[in-house]
Amino acid sequence: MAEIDARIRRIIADVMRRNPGETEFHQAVTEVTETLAPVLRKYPQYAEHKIIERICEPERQIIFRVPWQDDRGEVHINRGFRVGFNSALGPYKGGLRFHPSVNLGIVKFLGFEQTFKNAITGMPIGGAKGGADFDPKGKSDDEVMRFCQSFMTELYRHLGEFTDVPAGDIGVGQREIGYLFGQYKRITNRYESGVLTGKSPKWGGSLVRKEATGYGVVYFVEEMLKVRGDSVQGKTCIVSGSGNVAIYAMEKLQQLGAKVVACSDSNGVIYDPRGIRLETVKRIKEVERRRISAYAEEHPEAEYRAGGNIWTIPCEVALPCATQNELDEASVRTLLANGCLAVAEGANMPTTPGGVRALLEAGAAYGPGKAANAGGVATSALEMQQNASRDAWTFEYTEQRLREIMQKIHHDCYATAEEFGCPGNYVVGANILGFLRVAEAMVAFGLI
Ligand code: NDP
Ligand code: 2IT
Repeated sequence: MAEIDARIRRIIADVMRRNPGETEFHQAVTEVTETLAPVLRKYPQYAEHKIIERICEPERQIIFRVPWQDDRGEVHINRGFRVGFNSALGPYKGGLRFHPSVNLGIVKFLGFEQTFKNAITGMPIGGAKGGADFDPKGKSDDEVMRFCQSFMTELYRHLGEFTDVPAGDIGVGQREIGYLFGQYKRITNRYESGVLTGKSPKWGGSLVRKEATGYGVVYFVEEMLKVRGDSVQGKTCIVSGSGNVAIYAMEKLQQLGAKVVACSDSNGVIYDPRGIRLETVKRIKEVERRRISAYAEEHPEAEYRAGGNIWTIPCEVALPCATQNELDEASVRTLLANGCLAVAEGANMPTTPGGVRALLEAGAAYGPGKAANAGGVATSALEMQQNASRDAWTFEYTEQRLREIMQKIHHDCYATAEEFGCPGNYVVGANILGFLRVAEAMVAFGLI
């Protein structure tokens, strides 16, 4: 017993020593590995095969220069990344993030999480992540296009429908996927639809992919509440962020009869006690690409709190859908004190370790990102399936598939947590479920 705990502590210490300064990667590895001791006790062969040690080391890491010119002709240099973390269960799969904060440690934390998330979906996809420290804010369409073309001019050689299939993440949506796909097609001489997901449904994208992450988070919340004899109907909710995941989480909450009173961006918070008007948010963010503060200019009943903390707004359901470490322990305590019952993560690793501990200790329904936000990548896998069969499914059919996938993810995480002696703890359930699926394939494939 003590030997296994010591082994896990040693693995974490080794990861920190070998990856200096990559704090988010250290955090993600620690959060997962510290829940795996019961697995090594039950399956000592995974210790013998050093599966945890191998899973913590990415299979490949690509870093490249991305030069591009702005509209005035000035040259800019960014750094591009793609980390293929684990391909035991399928081709590398995971989003691309364009944000000034992107560095190798961020991409590795995301790729590590993605490996477990993708395994949890039960679909044939490995884990990867990529991106660049490029800031799309304030850039023209032409500038974004030139950046995407330059980015793909290096990345294309590492991709392929059976090798690595990127998609969107922060700062990368349908517009960027279009430019990336166009450049891939041009330089490879192949109309390889399955090489990228999140495409427009007009040229090979799946219906519901745009909505999938946000809808999926809400389906996951619905399942967590069902176990407790409750539902989201009539609940007061807050959703951080106002990007792709946040918008469609709000949409599904509203469809299911909940009231969403707040959302945000990195500059401030919108509080609308009547309920957020989603048509306005969609227009401001998706069409006009403006800041969320513009909402209050159109709706004087709403309040804009510049630099505000969204978590101080009382609610029963809180969905962090912006970025990593946006919900800390103090904010979790505020949420709980205000009567919050459920937190599900639309973003990747939005809750700090102290915040997670506080939620678990309080017995709140807490859905960690690698389970709760897996609907996005699962629908990407459905897009790959449609592309492979040159088919396009209806919105209703695809949404039904997404819903069933989220129900199964919830069921499998719940059952795994119970099996390993932690009923109701979705952190334990998700980590162990994802680990076991990857570990089994890795052992079957020999020393890889
Ligand atoms: P978008 O770029 O569409 O939106 C991101 C939102 O989060 C914006 O409102 C943005 O505000 C806010 N945000 C981003 N960075 C920060 C920051 N450093 N501090 C405060 N706010 C920030 O991205 P997505 O909606 O696609 O992604 C949101 C989260 O969901 C990410 O964690 C992503 O990894 C995760 N996710 C996304 C999936 C997808 O399918 N897109 C799937 C699964 C998870 P601002 O405009 O001010 O920057
Ligand atoms: O974090 C994620 O799961 C995503 N950004 C989506 C990845 C994908 O391949 O659809």
